[in-house]
Amino acid sequence: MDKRILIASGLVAITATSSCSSAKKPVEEKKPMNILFIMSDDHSYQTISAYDKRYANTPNIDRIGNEGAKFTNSFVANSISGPSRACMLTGKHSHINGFTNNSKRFDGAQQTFPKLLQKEGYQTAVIGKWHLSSDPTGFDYWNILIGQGQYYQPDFIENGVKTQRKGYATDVTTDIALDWLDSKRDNSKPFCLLLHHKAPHRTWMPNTKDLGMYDDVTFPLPENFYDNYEGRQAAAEQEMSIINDMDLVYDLKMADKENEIHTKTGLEKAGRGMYNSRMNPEEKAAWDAYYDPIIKDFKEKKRTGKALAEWKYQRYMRDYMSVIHSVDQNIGRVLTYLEEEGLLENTIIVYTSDQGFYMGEHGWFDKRFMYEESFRTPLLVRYPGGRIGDINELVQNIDYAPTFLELAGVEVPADIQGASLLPLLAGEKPATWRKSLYYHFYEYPAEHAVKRHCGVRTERYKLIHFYNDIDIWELYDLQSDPMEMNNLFGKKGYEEITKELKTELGRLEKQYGVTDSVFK
Ligand code: SGN
Ligand code: CA
Repeated sequence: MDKRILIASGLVAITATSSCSSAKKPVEEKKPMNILFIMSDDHSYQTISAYDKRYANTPNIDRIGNEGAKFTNSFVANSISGPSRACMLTGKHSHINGFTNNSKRFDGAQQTFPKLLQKEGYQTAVIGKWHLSSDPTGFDYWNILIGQGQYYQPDFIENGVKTQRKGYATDVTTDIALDWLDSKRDNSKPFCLLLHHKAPHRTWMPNTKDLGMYDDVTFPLPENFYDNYEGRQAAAEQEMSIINDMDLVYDLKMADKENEIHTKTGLEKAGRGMYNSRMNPEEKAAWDAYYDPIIKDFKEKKRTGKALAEWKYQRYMRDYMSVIHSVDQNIGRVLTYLEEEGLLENTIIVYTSDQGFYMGEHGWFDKRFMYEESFRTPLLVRYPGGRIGDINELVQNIDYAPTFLELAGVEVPADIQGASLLPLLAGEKPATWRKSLYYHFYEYPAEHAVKRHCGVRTERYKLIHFYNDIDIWELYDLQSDPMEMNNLFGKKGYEEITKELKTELGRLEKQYGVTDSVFK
């Protein structure tokens, strides 16, 4: 028996008699597993209804988990785009893959899972956001956005050739992916497709057809929206607050035609330019029809203080949630295609985000911190064996590479630091599974002013060390303080657990080959 079938057989029986409705692909005797790795940018688990029903309704994304598994303790290694993507591609922490912050250039000569899959006969493709600066390597086909990309009429680079596409980024990215699946790939080979959306990244610009869909909804304000950051200096010094840093013109689209609204974040000009540079006349008309009355109301009401803060929060949530709706609808298109083509039965589908995001918790947008909302990331996996349910073990985005390799029957190189998720997907609870996670964020000084920090998280506790221009430790008991408001570091009664966590952090540093230890 082929090794990959042997591995997969613990989870799903793939036989010559399995029903396959595809007209294109003849029933093969042994079907290797295809991989569809869908990722969005900045999609918080709070806004996926499979995880949290307070905000959004995402039936298509939920379906992936409902027909497979929902990881309830899924985390990133470094909560920012490029670094997170580099961790996923290599299965290694940032200090090993070299892409520690967004200003780096990914060394595409290094080992990645797409390269290893390609070598073993997989047809590989990446479509959408890439954000690693260097050109993709290890892909038979690539069609990527430049940097962050644009929501409207986005520029793509298709195998090295730049082209501007008509339409809304989430639709266009999906169109390209469906076209590749349908007519560009080599059907005789298994595929590994990385479908990576720009949405819902800042500035959360909805598709014009979805404008206003959440206007009847008033989103509940997070309990700690007015956090005073007591005992948490790094949290106090960030620049990602909805009240202070979210720009009325840039982020919240209050670019009035009379040019009377002015802001001080330095983003006003960019905010006025966005609309002019990319939208076509029909889109501009729809945009104006929606935002002009909101701008008018905004000017009339002259809100200040809490009223202004909460108005900003509702506007942010409505835009963000409308952008998510389009992501969900487009994922529905892909699932329908796979179903109609008979591909669902031999394709593993992963849905995740490059990191979590703040939906007003601590008063914030953006990510970066090792606090729960941005350290966590959604992870739903549809495995063709049927519903698996919740998986509660601590998993991290360095685990994706070994999972895909093991699934394909490719030997996982010894230098990969993540662990394959296949045993968990098979319902096993390995006694040796990790009991703690290592985290490290390096992007400072930089936008949003989140200090450099590293730390360890166990099932119950979290220890963080903020360093560089400060030297501060934080300790949280996630059981009694899930919102991380009470820094217990240095408090009486926590000496023992602090010592244990420091030892664990040191052990993780050794395990992962950290040479620049926090314990100097
Ligand atoms: C841009 C955004 C930031 C965001 C980073 C990183 N500013 O610089 O708000 O934190 O990306 O995001 S913007 O003015 O360009 O919108 S990441 O997800 O790509 O890492
Ligand atoms: Ca991101």
